[in-house]
Parts: sequence; structure tokens; C-alpha cells
Amino acid sequence: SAYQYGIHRPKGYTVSNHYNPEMEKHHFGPTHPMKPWRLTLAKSLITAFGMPAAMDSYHARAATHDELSNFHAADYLEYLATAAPQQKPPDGSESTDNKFNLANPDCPLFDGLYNYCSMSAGGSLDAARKICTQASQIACCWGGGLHHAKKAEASGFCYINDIVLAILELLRCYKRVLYLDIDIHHGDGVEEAFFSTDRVMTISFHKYHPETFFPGTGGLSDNGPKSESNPGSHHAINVPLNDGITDDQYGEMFKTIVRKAVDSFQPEAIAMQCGADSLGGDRLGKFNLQVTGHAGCVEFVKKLRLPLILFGGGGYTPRNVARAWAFETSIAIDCHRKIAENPRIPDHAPWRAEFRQESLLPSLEEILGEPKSNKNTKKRMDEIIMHITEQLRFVNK
Ligand code: ZL4
Ligand code: CA
Ligand code: ZN
Repeated sequence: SAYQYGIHRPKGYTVSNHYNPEMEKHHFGPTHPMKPWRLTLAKSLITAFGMPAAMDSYHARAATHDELSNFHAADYLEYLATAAPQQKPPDGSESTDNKFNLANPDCPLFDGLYNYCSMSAGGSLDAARKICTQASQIACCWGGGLHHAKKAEASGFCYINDIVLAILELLRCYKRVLYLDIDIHHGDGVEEAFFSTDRVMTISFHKYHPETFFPGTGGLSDNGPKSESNPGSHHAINVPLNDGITDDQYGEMFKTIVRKAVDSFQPEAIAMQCGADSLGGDRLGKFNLQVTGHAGCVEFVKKLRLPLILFGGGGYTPRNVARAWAFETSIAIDCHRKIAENPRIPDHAPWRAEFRQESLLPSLEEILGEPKSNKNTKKRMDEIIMHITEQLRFVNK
């Protein structure tokens, strides 16, 4: 099918994909929104379109305890590795054991949890090493992107912060790393981890509605601890958005802000979290992005021609998650135009029935889900850009 689609290795650069099929076998619980099998769907689309012929595929190994301890606390890792899945108390009440925020309904202790986390981190670390040695110019790890995990705390479906670990690896060979986050949730764990360094700039685009939307941080003026002695001052950028944002408005914000940030910060490498819960029709999200709008952000970043890691992240309507990450893989290997010309999912693709319209790029009607009204005014968008432009005056590399 690579032949059928005319897909071949891109000229002049190498793309790698880091993936471990064992990850998908893990379950957070029957009604938990995080479904690791969305990775199976994504992989099956990537394969059906013949994309593996155009990239280096690596079986992601599990990260070692030592590697995880580059960011995480020893007692937390110890507990993650040994805590048994919890049985509900017989009286039906919720568990009270909330050590390290584990066993709360967002972050349940499930069978094989430690394996799942270490494979996610292993893929992201492998990706970072390929970028460091320049064996790859773009590395994809769709099983990573777990941006909420803290040093000694699980949060929002995330236990191990594979992104922080990967960026720490990039910092061994690149002076400055730009982190971009298009998941609908605030990338709080990554932001906090690099609050006190000027070698990482973080930019998260997210829905911001502190009373009702997780995690409640990431306001426009939340830019980290500001002080003369903190070199990381001004290096945390937040783009708080409202429900219903469209491709055009989001794309305009993304490009304007990233262009300005790259000009002032002059990064040597980019780590981008591509959470797919910012797509329309997501089970948890409330934005209106289409696959082409979401992927347009990836395409814009790719054109900067800096070493690049693409992570997965959120995404709770599995068929749309798979579509987005497959199309973004095609952007990485530069065959997205061919795919856009003929987006029909090949007949032999397993899971094809999952994709109702049987196209990689669904029509607007299908993906939108409930039509949402756009609560983002032009005035507010201009204010946000103004604030960030001012903030970037303090960042001159
Ligand atoms: C669920 O049905 O907003 C977890 C979580 C489990 C199964 C049965 C338990 C029922 C929705 C969410 C009770 C669930 C109560 N089950 C969950 C403040 C909250 C406290 C926990 O994309 N309750 C917390 C986290 C967010 C909150 C979003 C995004 C991750 C990422 C990167 C993380 N937490 C309210 C919710 C269900 C569940 C149904 C749920 N949790 C939706 N949003 C949250 O950024 C991967
Ligand atoms: Ca985000
Ligand atoms: Zn999310």
C-alpha cells in the first residue's frame, strides 16, 4: 500500500516512530475516558496508508527505574512499582488511600500500571535520543505526552511525565528547547518542571475556566515565579481559550504566538504535545478543531526545520484521535498532500468499520459532534497576543 499511495522516505531528513504494542493492552477501567487502544487504531491507520515504509520504526522499550528518577521522586516511583490495584471497599464507598494522588478516579491503580508508564516514557526517551544523535530529525511517540504528572504525584490520567524526561534528555545536546502543547488541557506538569530555567520555554494553548475545567491553572498572567533571581521568569506562556474555537482562529493564534516566541527565544529543538482532545466531537473537549486545523499547527512547526519530537497526549474519541495522529505522521513524512487527495481508508485496514465515513479526513458534519458556539471574541484574542508580545520582550536570546 506504500506503493499504492506513492509514499516514500522524505528527501534530506529522517522520521522515526517509537511505539510499543504492549501499551494498548492496559485498561484504566471500563468507563474511564482514557483508552489506550486508541493507539491501536492510530497504528492501524498509519500502517494501512503505507507510512511505515517512509520512516524508521522502533519498538519502544520500557524506561528503567534510574531513567524515571531523573525527574520523579524515589518514594513515588517505589509506590508506583509496588502498589496493587485497589479493590473497592465492600461497603461501596470510595477508597481513602490517596497516597501520591493515586487511586483517585482520574488516576486509578490498574493492572500493569508501572509497565504502561515505563513504556510510555521509554518511547519518549528513545525519541529524544534519536533527536540528540541526529539519527532522526522528527521523532513521533504517540504513546507519550502525559503532561500533568508531577515529581511525586499522579494527576489527570498521567503518572510519569515522559515529556519532562525527554526534554531533560534534549537539554544534554541542545541549548534551548521550546515546548508547545495543543492538548485542550493546560500542560501544568511540564510548565512547573521548568519554571526555574531559561533553557526551556513552555507554551500551552488550552481551555481555561478555573472553576469547572481541569486543572484550573494556566491563566494569561500565570507566567511562573517572577523574580530577579529566577532565570526562568517569563518563560512560561499560557494561551487561555474558551469553548468552540475554530480552525481559523486557533491557527491564527498558534502561528502568531509561536512565530514571536521562536524569534525571541531562538530554540534549538522543539517538543510538541499533540493532544487530540482539542478536536471537535471529543468526549471531554469543547473546541471545534478539525483534523486539518489541528494538523495545521504541526505543519507550521515542521516548517521551522528544527529537530522535533511529536508526542500524543489526551484524546477521548478514539477514531478521531487515530485520524489526527495518522494525518500528523503523514505531515512528518511529507505525504499529507497525497493522503488529502485520496483520504479513503484502504479496504484492508483492520478496524475500518470504526471509521463511519471511512475517510481519514472526515467531512465537517461527522467530526463536529454537537455544534458549539464560539465563545472566543476577536477583542480577547488581541489582548492575549498583546500580553504575550509584552512578555516576550523580557526574553531575548
Ligand atoms: C473519569 O467515568 O476534572 C474517571 C474521569 C473514571 C470511571 C468511574 C468513576 C466515576 C470523567 C473523568 C467518577 C469519576 C469522577 N471514570 C472523576 C476534578 C475531578 C475529580 C474526578 O488529556 N472526577 C477532576 C482530568 C479531569 C477532573 C482530565 C486530562 C488529561 C490530558 C492528558 C485529564 N479531572 C472531576 C472528575 C469516569 C470518568 C469520567 C474526567 N476527569 C473528565 N475530566 C477529568 O490532559 C492525557
Ligand atoms: Ca494545552
Ligand atoms: Zn487533555
